[in-house]
Amino acid sequence: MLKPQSSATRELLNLDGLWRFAVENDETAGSWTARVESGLEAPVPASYNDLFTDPAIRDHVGWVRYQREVRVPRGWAGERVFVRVDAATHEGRVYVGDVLVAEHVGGYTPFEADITELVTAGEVLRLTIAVNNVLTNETIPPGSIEVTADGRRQQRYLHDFYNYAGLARSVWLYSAPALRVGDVTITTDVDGSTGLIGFDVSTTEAGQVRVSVRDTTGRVVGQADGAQGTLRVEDVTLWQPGAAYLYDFTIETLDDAGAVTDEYVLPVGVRTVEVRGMQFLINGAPFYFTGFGKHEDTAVRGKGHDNAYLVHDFQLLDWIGANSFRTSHYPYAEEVMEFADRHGIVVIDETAAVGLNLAMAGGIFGGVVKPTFSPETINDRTQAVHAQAIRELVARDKNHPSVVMWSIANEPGSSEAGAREYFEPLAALTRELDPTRPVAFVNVMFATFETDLISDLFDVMCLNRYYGWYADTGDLASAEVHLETELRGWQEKYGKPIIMTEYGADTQPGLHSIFDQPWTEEYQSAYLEMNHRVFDRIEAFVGEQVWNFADFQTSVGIFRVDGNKKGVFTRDRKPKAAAHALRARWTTLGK
Ligand code: GCB
Repeated sequence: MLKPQSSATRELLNLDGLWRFAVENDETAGSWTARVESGLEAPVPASYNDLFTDPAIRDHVGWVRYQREVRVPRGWAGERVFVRVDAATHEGRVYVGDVLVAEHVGGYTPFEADITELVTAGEVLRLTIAVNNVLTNETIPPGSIEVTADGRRQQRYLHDFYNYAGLARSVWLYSAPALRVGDVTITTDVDGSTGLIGFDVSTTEAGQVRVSVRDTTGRVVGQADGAQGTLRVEDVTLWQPGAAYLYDFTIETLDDAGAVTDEYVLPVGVRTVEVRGMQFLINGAPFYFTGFGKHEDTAVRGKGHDNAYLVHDFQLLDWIGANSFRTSHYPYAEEVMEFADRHGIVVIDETAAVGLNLAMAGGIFGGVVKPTFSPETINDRTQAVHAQAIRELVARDKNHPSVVMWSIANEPGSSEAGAREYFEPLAALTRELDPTRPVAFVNVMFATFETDLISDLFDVMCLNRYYGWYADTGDLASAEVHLETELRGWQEKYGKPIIMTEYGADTQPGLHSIFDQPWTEEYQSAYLEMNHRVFDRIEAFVGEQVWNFADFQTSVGIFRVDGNKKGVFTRDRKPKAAAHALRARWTTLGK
């Protein structure tokens, strides 16, 4: 799905700002398209949970409504008009006036509707977006609803981050011509000093296609007629980690008379990705990931996209010497992916399939231990929704050079009966959708190389391990032995590259000790150093991503103190002592 843009033939109206807002406690009461009269306003983009002082809004389970009026620009007469929602977490319904124009399930991928027939250029329309935050055993991520002793509905979920909801990304109105670029898939390769840009364009109606490539000086370095083909760019400048280079790939559609009807410009980076033996190669050279699992999480905004935090977070990544991150545990805003493209940061792109692990949740959080995969829990319907989440992620992010690997799930119950039946088709689907990138899932510590049932289906072993934290707590000497033993087991069994996609220790800034005392700043540093000693001894190791970049909010619980404190930075992005230790390692690694 193409991100809307303004071009010679397209116009874009951003609808960010304050919208009327209401919590809907009775889904059947009245019409959802009636004027919202609650007196509340909510900003877009932002999660709504932390904005208001009323706990009933923060903890609301079900639908809310956002509403505003929009004037369609008068110059849009004769154009197709679309409304596009970058994300509605977790389910959205869009109404223009009284008409339902779009419905979408899945909280972190965009959707849109052609509303041309319902609008008139120059006139005002009422736009209502209803958003539902409910998670069930058949949503991605999954959850369940419990009724409390006093009769309230309460959302339960199995992932360790707060269930922020609402319109956390932008909403747009845009115009485009009837004959236009529908979609494009770019694949790149390298032949000596020549870059190969493969393209496959679809158009919305029958028409001709013309493409061209410009370098950053604006010079045309390749062009072709036709919807499919390969452009050869001589003396190519590659997109490299830490040294991004983007060409402008311009697609034009032409009508029968040869007139240009549409123009769409896509930034394209030429690079290759390959797994060979125990190595992860970018542009043919071994790549070692340094960085973090992140979250979209800030105070007050929740998961609301914010360009100030975007810029600052990437500055901190650069400062600390990180070359990569994982979009744990859901697709991030497209602005983040574009920024990574422009700044040469490597991304492991993850679906929102987190918490497909009922046994672990039952064990750790003290609930009932249920089988993860069964008709009553994670079932065929969940698998179908998961497949759709993969389709939408690949459709949205396939053209980003920064994305070097797909992660289709975080910490599923991969050693449980049913795991293979569940994951085999999903791994195959991902490869079919994108044969050019390695595919992974992120493995949980309870599924060891001896018990895991699905790792052979994947290209890279992504492991989350907490020796010295959840296991061997405060005992780094034992942790070091156990970690090394397990990693050697993975290496010997699979002979594939290994990335530690999570390792970390909760740390309260300001807490200190000369001993190995969990929660102190010294312990976080010592814990990371222990891990690094082991990583450096394992040949198959191709990367380390600390959990987490910054502290983040979670649901309440006795394991969490106002959220998860494994951040190397605090929630407001101040460095803990470990940030300096990581910086010392990552800015000199490989030098
Ligand atoms: C994990 C999860 C992550 C949690 C983390 C923790 O394994 O993937 O979402 O936040 O552990 O801190 O427990």
